[in-house]
Amino acid sequence: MRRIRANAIAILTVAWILGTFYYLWQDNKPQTSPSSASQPRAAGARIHGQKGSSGRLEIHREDRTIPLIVTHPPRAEQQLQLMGGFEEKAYLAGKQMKPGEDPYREHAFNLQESNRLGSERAIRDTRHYRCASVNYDADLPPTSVIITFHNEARSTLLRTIKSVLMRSPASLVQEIILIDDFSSDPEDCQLLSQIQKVHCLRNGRREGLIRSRVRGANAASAPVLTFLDSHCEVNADWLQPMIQRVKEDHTRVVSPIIDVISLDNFAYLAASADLRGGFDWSLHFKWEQIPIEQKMARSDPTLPIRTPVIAGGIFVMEKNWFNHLGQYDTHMDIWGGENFELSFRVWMCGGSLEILPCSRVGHVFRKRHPYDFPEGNALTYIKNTRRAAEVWMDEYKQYYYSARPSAQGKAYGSIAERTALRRKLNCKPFRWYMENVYPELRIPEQEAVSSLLKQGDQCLETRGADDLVLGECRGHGANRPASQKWELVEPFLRQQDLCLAITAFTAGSKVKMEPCSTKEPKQRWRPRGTALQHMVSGLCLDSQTPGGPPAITQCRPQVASQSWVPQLIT
Ligand code: UD2
Ligand code: MN
Repeated sequence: MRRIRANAIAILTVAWILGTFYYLWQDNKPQTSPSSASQPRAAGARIHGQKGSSGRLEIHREDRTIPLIVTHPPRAEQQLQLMGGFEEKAYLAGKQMKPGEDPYREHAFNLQESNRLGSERAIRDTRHYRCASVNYDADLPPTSVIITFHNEARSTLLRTIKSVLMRSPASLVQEIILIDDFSSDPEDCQLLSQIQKVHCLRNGRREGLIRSRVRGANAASAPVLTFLDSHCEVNADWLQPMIQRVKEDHTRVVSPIIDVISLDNFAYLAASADLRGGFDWSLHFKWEQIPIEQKMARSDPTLPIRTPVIAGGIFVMEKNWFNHLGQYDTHMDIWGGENFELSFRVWMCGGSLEILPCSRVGHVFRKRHPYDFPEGNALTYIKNTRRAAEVWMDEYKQYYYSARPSAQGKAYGSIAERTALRRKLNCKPFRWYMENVYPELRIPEQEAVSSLLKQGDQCLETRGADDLVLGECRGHGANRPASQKWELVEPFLRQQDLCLAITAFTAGSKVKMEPCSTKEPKQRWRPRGTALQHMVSGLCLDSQTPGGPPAITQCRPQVASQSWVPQLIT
């Protein structure tokens, strides 16, 4: 009897353990099939599921509604049609990891995890909930999606393509153009062209992403171009907001918020909606907070965010505008720098760049390049960024060279064609970009050198904060009076911590000294020939001799009273 009871307890225990495992396994299964899509779960949150009208499940998490997912899994027959004669299982099985192989070795992300995920999976709709009620035109123009890759993993590449096909209105995706940048196995690309709308172009040699994208753009038949990296997953309604902005104004170049797909476990993580693209003087891209004034002024979280530069991989641009602006600098190799070149060119030649918070695309960010650079990684980056700096940054390129001294003297090829393009397009100076698009980028503190500001044997002199005169230059070397010593640290004309400022923006206004402030437009000057021009008013510092006090007047070339010759004090 005891034996029977013991057996019964053992059987029940085993059944309970198996039941628990089965339950957990069900719980972890990706929610992709139509039946399971109606029962998704959100990790950790107190939620109540409810199916929305769009077939999307809405999750109420305490205070607001977060629409969950969005796979819109096509029905079996639609799926078959979409995938044409493509045999997914065979394609993925054709490249499997060898037992014991380091899953990060080949692609710098966890390949095992990517392969395990399958080609479709539900991801969280990471947009602000208000995005779901934004309307888009019914007659948006279609786009050609351009994806270049070099030895991409089959599972990530296929997921990129399928996410585009599944999460975009079919009428908007005219085609997907893959450019196989001379990957080791041509079949990685070729086999995919059996999928509806997918075309495959293969480079006969390694070109790098810049020339590959140009090849893709030249082959595109739709009026709008959409560029994607080869390891992305697009999210709900990602395409409409971007095409809408470009349709309204063809000079806009727009990108989504780029969400993070973990390189370790491939979790899809929402990126902050308060970021824009920025850089430092070494031309190193970084995400940065949008300036506080802009943040305060944002009453509507669905509105675009102006960005000084784009990350580079994911953007939408009208094809004619892309061509008109000179596509890309095709003398740039492999990877890097093209995003600066494109961003400067777009802004300076009459366009704009923005990030659209209602468009979200996930991307696997990696810590290293999984591929080789025939000329070496550092030299290639220097060549590409040097080309961008030489063509677009005018006198500001000196800061690039100070920040990246190793760039000096390195080969970067001829830039004649690109400077000719800049002239032909009549683009604005980099100074304009600095003042209007990226004033937050600080000019590095230069070593302050003391100079006299001379006109003949007369010197600009302070006699009090409100009293400037043209007085006789006095003393020698270190014995020059402090009242005649100026530090020219663009954009300031400084004496200790006081700066030369205009009193008003109109011609004839006097100048005075006041505490230096980087925010004060009245203190900003720049050299113009031998004249000193006030940056904002455009007027020139004039000694108004004989008689008058120094003031700002209309700039006139070669006029003695506006000619200031700095003489270094050594
Ligand atoms: C970022 C951009 C990337 C590009 C780069 C600067 C995002 C999400 N990604 O780097 O698009 O602008 O900055 O250049 O903004 N590839 C080739 N041929 C090559 C090398 C790369 O086709 O010789 C492909 C590669 O397979 C990938 C794409 O180009 O699809 C971008 O390369 P990445 O993913 O290594 O660059 P990433 O994301 O670090
Ligand atoms: Mn990438």
